[in-house]
Amino acid sequence: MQERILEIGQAAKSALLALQSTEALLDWEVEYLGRKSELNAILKGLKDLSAEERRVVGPAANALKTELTLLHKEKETALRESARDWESEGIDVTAPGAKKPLGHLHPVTTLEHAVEDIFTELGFAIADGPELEKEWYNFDALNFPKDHPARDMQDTFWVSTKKGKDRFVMRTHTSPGQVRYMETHKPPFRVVVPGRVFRNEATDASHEHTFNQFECLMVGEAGEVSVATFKYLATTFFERFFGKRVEVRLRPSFFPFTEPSFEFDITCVLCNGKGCSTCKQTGWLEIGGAGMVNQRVFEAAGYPRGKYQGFAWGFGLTRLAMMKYKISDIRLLMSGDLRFIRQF
Ligand code: FA5
Repeated sequence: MQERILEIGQAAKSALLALQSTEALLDWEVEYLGRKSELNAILKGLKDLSAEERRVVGPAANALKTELTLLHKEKETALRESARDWESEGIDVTAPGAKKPLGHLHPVTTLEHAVEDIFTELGFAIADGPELEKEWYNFDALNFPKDHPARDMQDTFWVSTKKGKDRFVMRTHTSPGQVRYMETHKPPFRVVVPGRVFRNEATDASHEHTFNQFECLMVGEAGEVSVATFKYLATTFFERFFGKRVEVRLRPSFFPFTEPSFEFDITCVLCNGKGCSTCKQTGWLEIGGAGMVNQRVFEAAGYPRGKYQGFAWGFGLTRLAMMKYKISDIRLLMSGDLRFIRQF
């Protein structure tokens, strides 16, 4: 019986394909879906079959009925459309279609994808974290003292919560992603955490209250990952990103979550280190902060002290976008001005 159902299906479909008029479609419907059709007889006869046969034949016959009903509807619409007199309806079917305006990705998003691609090629995983972050991840676990100025109302958007509950902030950097990742992963690993960050600060041509950063973290057994690994990786990354030879320079600095810490610069990609207005005639561009992960951060993530060693670095993707696209004012990127955005 199953074979017969298949045969009916094939016959019905090829007959449907060949027919050209609504009259022929009506005949087809009577023959294959009508009350006296063979398929209907099979469906009606299901009750007389053994339970075992019914279990096989029932679904097959019902599926064919559904399929043929659908095909019938499609054919009906197609025949109706082709029979329409477009001219008398005033429709010119040869006229070119109206173009719908297509949007595109924001330049910072495009760059974020490009940065992710380079890191992926270098064997890094990509992780995510929340924009509304617990004070613990944004500050405490990263070894910020309770009275650190960065926690101040001036720098941080605090979110009001009930007394005695966890305090929340709009994350001020992507570094909380380090602790979140380490809580659920054991070294060795390499990971990047891209994301939007927020700072309660006055804006100017190079400072926004909302901008994008990238966090990069590589951890191994003690002795496996060093500052030299970082420098090599940063050079490789920026050379691939800008498509030209780039040098990386480290300057001593301080971050509570790295020890030692440094700021890092790259040779100005606009003047190749000769000195121009963008690099303020220094030949170098400030890119971000970095350092060897402070053992206190490892401890906050639940790792034993002294067992692991790694580096972390963070840089401003929005600033990188400004360099790549030669944008003079950071505020243009988030202005929502389509005349600006359409240039990319
Ligand atoms: C940090 O945010 C550290 N979390 C970076 C870090 C990560 C250090 C890991 C050590 C280890 P800083 O506040 O300097 O550091 O910001 C990093 C980068 O973000 C800056 O170099 C700059 O490129 C960018 N940035 C900072 N503030 C702004 C702003 N208001 N607008 C646009 N970009 C900014």
